[in-house]
Amino acid sequence: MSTDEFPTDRPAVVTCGLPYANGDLHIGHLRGYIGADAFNRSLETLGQETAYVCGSDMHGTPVAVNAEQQGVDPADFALDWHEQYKETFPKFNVDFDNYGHTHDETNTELTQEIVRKLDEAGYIYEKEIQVAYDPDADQYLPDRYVEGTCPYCGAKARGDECDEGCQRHLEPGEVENPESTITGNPAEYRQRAHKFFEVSAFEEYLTEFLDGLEGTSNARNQPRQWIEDGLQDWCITRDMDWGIDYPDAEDAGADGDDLVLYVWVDAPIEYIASTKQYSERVGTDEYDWEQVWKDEGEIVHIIGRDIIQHHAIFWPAMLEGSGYNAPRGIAATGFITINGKGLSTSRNRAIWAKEYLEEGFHPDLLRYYLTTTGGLQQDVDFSWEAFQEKVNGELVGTVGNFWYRSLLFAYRNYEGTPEADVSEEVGERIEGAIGETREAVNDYDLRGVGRAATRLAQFGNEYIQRNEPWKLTDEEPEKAAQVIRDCVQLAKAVGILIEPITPDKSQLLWEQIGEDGEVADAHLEDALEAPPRSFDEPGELFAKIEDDRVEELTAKLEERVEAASDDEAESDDETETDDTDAGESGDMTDTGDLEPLLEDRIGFEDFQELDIRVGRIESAEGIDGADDLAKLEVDIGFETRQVVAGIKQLHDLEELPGTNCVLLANMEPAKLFGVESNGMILAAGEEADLLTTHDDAEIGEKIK
Ligand code: B3M
Ligand code: ZN
Repeated sequence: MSTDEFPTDRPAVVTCGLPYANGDLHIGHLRGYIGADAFNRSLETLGQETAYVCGSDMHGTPVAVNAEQQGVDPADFALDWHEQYKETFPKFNVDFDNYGHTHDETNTELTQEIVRKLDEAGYIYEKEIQVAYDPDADQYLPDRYVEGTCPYCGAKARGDECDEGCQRHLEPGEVENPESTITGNPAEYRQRAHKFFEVSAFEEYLTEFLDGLEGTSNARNQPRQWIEDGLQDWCITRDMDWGIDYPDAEDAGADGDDLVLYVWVDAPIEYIASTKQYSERVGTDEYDWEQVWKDEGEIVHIIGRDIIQHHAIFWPAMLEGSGYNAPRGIAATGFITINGKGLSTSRNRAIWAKEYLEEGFHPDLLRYYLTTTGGLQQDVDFSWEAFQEKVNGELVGTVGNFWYRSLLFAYRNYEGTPEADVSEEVGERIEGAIGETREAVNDYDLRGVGRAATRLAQFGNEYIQRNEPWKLTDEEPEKAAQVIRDCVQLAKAVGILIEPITPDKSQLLWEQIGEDGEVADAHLEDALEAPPRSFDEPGELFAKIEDDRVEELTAKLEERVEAASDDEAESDDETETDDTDAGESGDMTDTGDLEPLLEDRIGFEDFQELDIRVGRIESAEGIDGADDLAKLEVDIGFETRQVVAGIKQLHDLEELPGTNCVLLANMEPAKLFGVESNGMILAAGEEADLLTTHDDAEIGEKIK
């Protein structure tokens, strides 16, 4: 791990959470895979040597439960999904250098080797524990075979994770009021010997590791809290057949039964195994997996925020304990909601990968939407309307429009790029955009990568408008040539800058301006290199999405969700198991329990007593010792207020300065954790979505 800025002279590896091979891919999965792909491509445009690897997660109860429901062998079941995933990802331009799976030989061997190393180093011990058991089904109930109540937050939880509540990993035996998901019976507890990994021995190491960790702030903050609460050792074996055998199995189970490794042991090891396979394929001269994982490399994990604990606690401890490198960065993405509600595969409230493609939309449109709609760690809502608005406004209206009008003008008047020099103004503007991109990549800010490109296109449009080259061609031909030369340069620069997000469209642009080879091989500095002299007549690269398309798609989605909830109502009394993995996708539950509306009405005068103002956040920092609180400085026109808000875990504090908010200014001052709070920031929802204004309201203006 290093702290030099990207690009470094060490090879990097970018990974994304492995999809459980158990069901159709949807937009929730795609956000992660597209995001990591765009990040990897961004590193490449910086000139960083890097590989993007992943694989299917074949083991564990998420796969076993679903295979069992369909009456098929888990190996066949998982392989079938694996093959489908392998075909689907390229259709979204998700370009893995290697896509393996956790059940292959490379991963099996590496997993057993790592577990052996941890054992030899004294980090593994055996302990008798209570394990849930279903007497009717006559089997143990690991993980998703059991459901109950989370002992930490009281939410309904699976055997190994509080997926609907606090997101904590749960150890066997922890879930309260356990019920078998096979029969619905209350589970019994039986005594069994299992293997434990001594995570608690890594407390000091992990504390330091988190201090140096790059990526999103949630990947550091939550784990710090878990460490503070006290690290528990981790049960790494399960009573199941499906999985990777505990190495040297004869001494594994106390009563002679074989134990398999818990899926979360072998799953992240696939990151290494997949890198190894890539290295073996291209040759270690080209890419050396051992250098990355054992010597000096830049390891970056892009994951869903529901699996932070696995990646920022267990995984670095495993790596450290077995002599591998630590990750340099962990970026944890927010969830996807659909029309403002939680994505739910069982309610069919999702946009499926297949469906999106079948509707005939280009993958780059979704890539753009998913990477630039919110910051990486924010939840992103998808609706067909919002998708249309973004595509039509930014890709068609700004980027596509600029590309087409400048290239068409250049083609019609010069049959290509006119011979002239790029103006100083445009050269500097492109350099500025390159700098913004580099900074955004180093901040793990994909939205910033997109913004640098679209702002440059926006500048291009303004530049044409301001210079009106169509008026110049006759009277000032030299000036006209220079303006259009500038525009072609800008078009090329936008193409390079936006390539990580819209690789196909950028490639088409690349070809339109007569460049050879692949835009994906271009580096940021090439944005300043002259384009070829001549090119053919360009075509438009983006097309508007029409209103009736959106209406039709929205109606289709609503009907589908309704049909699924009817089905659900009918089958309410059946035992429910989730049909696909929630995981990376963030299968969120419906909020459901909205606070009832207040009966008592107030008069206008009462409302006027609330002095609510538009503010701008000037600075934001966490308050030491307070888990959730942040101290903000908010400009409210007349003065700057210090305010304490419970948003430390929920927002990337570094991203807040410069954003507008809404503040109750005549709130009584209060002291929280010794810090004075002089006003109240308004927010809504579990994620403290900050209220704001959207147009021209000035700082300090009263909300009326
Ligand atoms: N297969 C999916 C999830 O929980 C899980 C990820 C493994 S990453 C090593 O999101
Ligand atoms: Zn919980």
